[in-house]
Formats: sequence, C-alpha cells, structure tokens
Amino acid sequence: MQLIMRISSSRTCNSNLLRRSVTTHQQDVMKRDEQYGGHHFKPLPVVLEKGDGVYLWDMDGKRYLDFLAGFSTINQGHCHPRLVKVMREQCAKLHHTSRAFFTSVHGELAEYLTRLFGFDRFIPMNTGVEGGDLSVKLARHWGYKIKRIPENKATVLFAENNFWGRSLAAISASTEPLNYKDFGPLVPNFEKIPFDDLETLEQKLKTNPHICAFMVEPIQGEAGVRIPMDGYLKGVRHLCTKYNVLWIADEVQTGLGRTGYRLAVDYENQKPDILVLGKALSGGMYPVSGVLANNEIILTLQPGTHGSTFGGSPLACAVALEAIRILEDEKLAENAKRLGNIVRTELTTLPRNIATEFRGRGLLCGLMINKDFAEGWQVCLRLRDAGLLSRPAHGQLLRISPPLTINESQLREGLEIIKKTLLTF
Ligand code: IF1
Repeated sequence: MQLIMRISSSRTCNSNLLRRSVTTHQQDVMKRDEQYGGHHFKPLPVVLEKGDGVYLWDMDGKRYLDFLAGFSTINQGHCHPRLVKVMREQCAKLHHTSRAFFTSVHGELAEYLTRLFGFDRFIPMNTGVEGGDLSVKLARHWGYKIKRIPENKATVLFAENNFWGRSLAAISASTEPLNYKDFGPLVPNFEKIPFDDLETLEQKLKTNPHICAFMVEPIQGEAGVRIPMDGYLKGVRHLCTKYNVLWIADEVQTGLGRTGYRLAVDYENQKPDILVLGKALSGGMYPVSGVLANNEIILTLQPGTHGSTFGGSPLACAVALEAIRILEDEKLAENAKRLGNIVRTELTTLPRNIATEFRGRGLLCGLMINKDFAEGWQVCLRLRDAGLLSRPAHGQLLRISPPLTINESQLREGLEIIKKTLLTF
C-alpha cells in the first residue's frame, strides 16, 4: 500500500513537470512510459521521433538542436549516412556469430584501433561499464600474475566522484550514496582518493604494495566536467610507473574527439596502461565499447577467463570501424577544439548572477547556473521550448556537448538560444 502511494505521488509530481508547450499527444506517450517503465531515470518531457546530424524532432515535428548528443555518444551526429549504410549492409550480410568463430571484421577493427592508439591489443565489449569492469579484472589479474600480489589482496584505487556506470563493481567504486546506498554488499578492496591530488595518490601508492591500478577519468564527466590542473595526467603517469601500478584511463565520455583531442590524455601527451572506450566508439548506432592495452596485460587472460555474447560481433565491429573512420576523416577532434573556444568566448560573457562558472575543454562543456537565479531543470525546460535540448548535471550544471559534426553557424544558433533564454528568463 505504501509503495502504491509512493508510486502514484511520484507520478503526480512528474505530471506537474509537463509544461503546456508539450502536446497531449506527447503527454500520452510519457504517461505510458511512467506507467509501465521503471522510475529510475527522469527524462526531460519531450518525445523524440527523428534525428539528423545535430537536429532532433519530436512527435509533433518540432525541431531541436541537440546539445547533449546522447551523453557524448553521438559525436558523429544523428544518422550519419556512412554509419547508416554500414549498419544496413553488415546487418544484411552477417550480424552475429558470437566469438565462438572468427569473422574478418573483428580483426580489422582491432588492427585499426591498436595502430591508431598505439597499443598491442583490443578487446571489444558492449557498454562502457563492461569496459570498466574488464579493465579492473585485467588489472587484478596482472596484479596476481605479474606483480605477484598475494591472493585476494589486490586493491584498486579510484578518484572520488568518479562515474563509470551502474554495475555492482562500478557502484562499489562510486562515492555518491545515491548510486550505491542499499545496493550492497559491495566489491571489496576498492579505495577512493581525491581527484586532482597527486600528493594523496603518492601517499597511497607508497604505503600499500598491493595496489594494482588507479582508475581515473582524465576529465570527470558526471562529476560536472571537472578538469584537473595542468600536469595532473603527467603526474599520474609518473607515479603509476614509479610504483608499478597500472593507470586505467576511463575515456568512455572524454575520448574520441570530444575534448578537442583524439583522447583527453593527448592534452598532456600521456599514455595510460589500460584505455577504456565506449559511447562514441559506435556513434551511438549500436552499443560498442572496449579496452586497449599491451601484451603484458591482455595476454594474462587465458581462454575462458572472459567473454561476451555480443561483444565483438560483426555488426558491432563494422559499425565501430566506420564510426572511428568518420571521426578521423571529418577531423572532428579539430572541429571540437575550434568550436569549443567559441562556446567559451560566448558563454563567459554571461553575468555572474546568471552563470557563476564555465567549465570546458573542446565540446565537453558545462555552464554553472546560479541557484539563486534558476534551477537547472527549469532552464532546460525553457531551452526545450526555445528549440534546444540538454540536461543538467548535479542540478545546476547545464551540459553543453553537441555532436562534433556541428558547424559554426549551428553552434552560434545554439549559443544564441542559450544566451537569449537566460537573459530573458
Ligand atoms: C547513467 C552522466 C554521461 C561514463 C564514463 C563509463 C560510463 C559512463 C566516464 C558507463 C556513462 C552515463 C550513463 C548514464 C548517464 C551518463 C552520463 F550523466 F552520468 F555523466 F555520459 F554524461 N564511464 N555515462 O560517463 O557507460 O555503461 O552507460 O555505456 O547511467 O546515468 P555505459
């Protein structure tokens, strides 16, 4: 009974958020979702039906600029013709075999990625969290087999406020109670240290010889586009090498052109031991993630120690290969770098009573809306009405992460919408 009351009250609460500008047509769809779906995620009230490049359309044909890009997944833009073509062709030819057999496209992708990023080997998975999970497994395995850590003693370090997904391992690494509270017991031997703090990192590495890895995002995404001080990545590399600990870089959100570099670690020309990719690895066409590392790490895995039904399927590999080629051919990292500077120039002119802070590198940006001015969610509703879609992080940080295919005039159109909406709120 109590549960029913809670469900119905949350439904009423959500309905209040449906502004009049959303048609009853769309409201019906949202109501059905709320009735039959889980209530673990709160979508912005708009029902989307079509995407093309940097634009999205709702069920009623209203067009929006997409300034979220599926949480930095749609780097190549919606329905990129080259991706659609490969998806169709591979689908009609051979979509799945499982890794029980060889297919040629798996090796083609692995060869391309290892050459591009300078690692010996690539293991494909499906989602970002599986990539993170595999990287932790690899680090522990390396810890026992190569570093000779005593059985069950391997410890993994994480940065506070990290986010790498929702699995039990990922939430065990989380420092956000909403993610892990009442989902325990959690995975043991995961320790957390402050992000952007080399001193504490060295302290930990010095005192605990059983640490096998430090996993960190080069720029923390979910934490609110937190950019570390210059020299942090170089320091992490130096300390991990010094103490014989693997550096796992979670580039699921920051990688593949998003920050104006092929990888966010390229900003400081650093190379992690294990690189995790996801999201834009497939341009959002199909879930593809994966892990890159050298022989010493990946070859610790013997046949049967890891696997995935879908990971590395011909469809996934063909889509990922084309998605990466698009990023390279269209020089999307360069575009992100150039346009990111325009975003910064334009949005830092907003008065502090409206926006207190701008954070960004390339097209991974966030604008901190002053809480006394408006709630981030309300700003997103107004932006939606004005034809631009995004979401806040932590209530107040307006995410600005459009597809990397966006051109300057489309970007300026979006920035004008944001500025005008905020200045006439
Ligand atoms: C949610 C944010 C983005 C990630 C990094 C691994 C994963 C993610 C750095 C896991 C996933 C997501 C998932 C989604 C919201 C989202 C997100 F809001 F949390 F910050 F992208 F902006 N590493 N990020 O950011 O990848 O398994 O989901 O494919 O779960 O709420 P996944």
